[in-house]
Amino acid sequence: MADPHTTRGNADEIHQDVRDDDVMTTQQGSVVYDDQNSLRAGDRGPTLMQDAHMREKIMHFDHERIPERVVHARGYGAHGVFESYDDHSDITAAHLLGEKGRQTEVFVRFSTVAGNKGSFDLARDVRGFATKFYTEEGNWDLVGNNMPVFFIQDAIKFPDLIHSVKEEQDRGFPQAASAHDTFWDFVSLMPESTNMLLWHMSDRAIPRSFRFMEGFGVNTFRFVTAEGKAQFVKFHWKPQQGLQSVVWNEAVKINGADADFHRRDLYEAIESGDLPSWELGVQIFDDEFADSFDFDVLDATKIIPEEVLPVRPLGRMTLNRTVENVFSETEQVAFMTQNVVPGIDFSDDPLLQGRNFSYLDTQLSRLGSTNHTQLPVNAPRCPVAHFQRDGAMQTSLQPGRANYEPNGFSGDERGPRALTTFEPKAYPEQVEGTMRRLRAESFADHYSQANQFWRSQSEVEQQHIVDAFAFELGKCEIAEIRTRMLANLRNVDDTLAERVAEQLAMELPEASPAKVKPRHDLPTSDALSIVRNGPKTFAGRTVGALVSEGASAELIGALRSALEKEGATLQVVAPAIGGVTLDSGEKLPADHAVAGGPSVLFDAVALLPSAQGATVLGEIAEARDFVTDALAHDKFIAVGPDAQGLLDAAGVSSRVDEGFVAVADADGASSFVETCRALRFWEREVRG
Ligand code: HDE
Repeated sequence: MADPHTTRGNADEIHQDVRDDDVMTTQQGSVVYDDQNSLRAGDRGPTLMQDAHMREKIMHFDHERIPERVVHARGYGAHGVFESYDDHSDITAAHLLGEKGRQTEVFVRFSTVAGNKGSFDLARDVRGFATKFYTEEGNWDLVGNNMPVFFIQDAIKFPDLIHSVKEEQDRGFPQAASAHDTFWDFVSLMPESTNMLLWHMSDRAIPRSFRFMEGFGVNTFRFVTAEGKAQFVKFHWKPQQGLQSVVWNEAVKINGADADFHRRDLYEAIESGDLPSWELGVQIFDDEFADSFDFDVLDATKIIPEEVLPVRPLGRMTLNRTVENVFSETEQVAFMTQNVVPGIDFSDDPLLQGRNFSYLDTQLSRLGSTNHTQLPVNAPRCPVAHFQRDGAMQTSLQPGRANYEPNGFSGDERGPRALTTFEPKAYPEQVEGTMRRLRAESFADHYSQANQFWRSQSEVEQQHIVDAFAFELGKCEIAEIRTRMLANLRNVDDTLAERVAEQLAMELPEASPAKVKPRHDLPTSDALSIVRNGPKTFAGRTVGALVSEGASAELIGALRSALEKEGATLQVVAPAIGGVTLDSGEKLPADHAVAGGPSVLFDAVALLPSAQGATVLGEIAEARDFVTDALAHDKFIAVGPDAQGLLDAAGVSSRVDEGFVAVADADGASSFVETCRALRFWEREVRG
């Protein structure tokens, strides 16, 4: 590297050199001449304190970590844009929704809840779906989940819930798992969690990707118009890619094969230009509806079925840019439920009220300064002016002479004033009542909606729920916890309880006492099923093609183009990463060696070896697993003309069903892709 001091004469030129040539500097901007060797006395002598560069570098490294989020520690974010479908000023004064086509910049962070930052993506868990809208009227944070209900009704129980699900304090495990005694001990003693437990045991808790899951505001909020008309709202995000989940046995294996499965999926989709989008909508209702509804709309353990109250679409969000730096953006982003804009307001939901305290409070221990709002990812995109001053890491050059209000100064010295001439679009709620700690009677029915959820599932989804309860309770060492949970499940549905008890090989206990007799007659809701809300296309999905030396170039080419036409992708899995030579003599590079590319990473698979290659693959354990796992996970399997040897070696020849699609040419490839639109061959599982 040229020495700026000898090649350039004056300071300006040196400065220019640093900028032009990316010359390494210290934090203070002084040029670093050697980043390999610390400054030492003698060739083999001690390092000198005088080495400012080394001390600064190590000091900075020593302090790189900040506390991870107490919940939702593992997350992944992206930038995007929200566009309003229309002028929605008939229901809200919120500026971002006030004009057809109005665009608002957004940042979204998806997350798991229980696991630490370094845990894996496919834990059975709720997913966070937090969105920051940088509106012209300040930031609006819609901090939602991928399930519309929650475990508890009152924020005061949140620390208990989270303590119970996190690693047990006397042993430090299990990581990122609810399948252990303390969680089930707590929830079995908190019947209000039952509805959420049904969601948590459903495949909603193991989404195929962040792109294929819904989002919900969970709590009830309010919309207020410019005229002051207020109504309740519940927020919904609907993925334009359709809903999709994986199966549990697959999730467990994905965690081993690619712990970053979800974040990689989002990153790769956005980087390749396959931009995911969600429609934002609201269920909007007035006091009269709220009063007549079967459940309390302030109770976050309940939904309002979409069949009862349809979702009104408001606009669409598209994620279009991955982050530049994960720490600066995804880690430092601070979502806070109390960040609303005029036209959006809170309800008295006791969970929401507690959240409005917690989110601001927690940022202090995480980000370490009251000035975290100045970080680029958190800073509003509209003007900000107030008299909040100083604090650690203050970066704003807050101008003027007066730093208090009222003040008698004028002009530049005066500072901002509250806009007292303007009527805020907030809900002027009338409140009266006796100060008491109690749980309203209207919150007391804990089982009826759990029953409704259960009955709204397809047969295969019900089976997965039974399996999940049996798996999780099977991990509880304390038998009374299992029994207590079974007693609660009897209030949900006797068949559910019986099937779980049978899988646990346990006696069915008496139903636990229920404060309100559970209703089993609520109408079912198709919106609650994932399978009934799948996509109509295979777009955005991936087929893994297992190939070998001498595989057919024509067939692989035909499958690739059929998939590309659908908006899906083909990934090549070969015995080794160097790829294979096809029958055409052409070299086909592999995306994965078979040992690192198990079929759990793909939505469907194709077995396209040559006849000799099928025998070679049949000798490889991972290649046999590739086939048997695809079968076990109900995937569609394209079978090339020469793949029989591999099916035999994998021991699946006698289990070939309609989910296996023979593919010999371009027509076969196209009809395989059409078949894949159903995503999974669930009939295989239902038949047992
Ligand atoms: Fe959160 N939650 N939460 N939560 N939550 C946090 O805030 C809290 C709840 C949700 O990607 C924390 O910045 C309380 C429901 C998401 O950065 C903390 C209660 C829903 C995220 C907190 C709840 C959520 C958080 C931890 C019970 C769905 C991640 C770090 C009253 C609507 C946001 C942070 C991100 C994060 C508190 C319940 C969603 C501690 C007290 C219900 C998506 O403030």
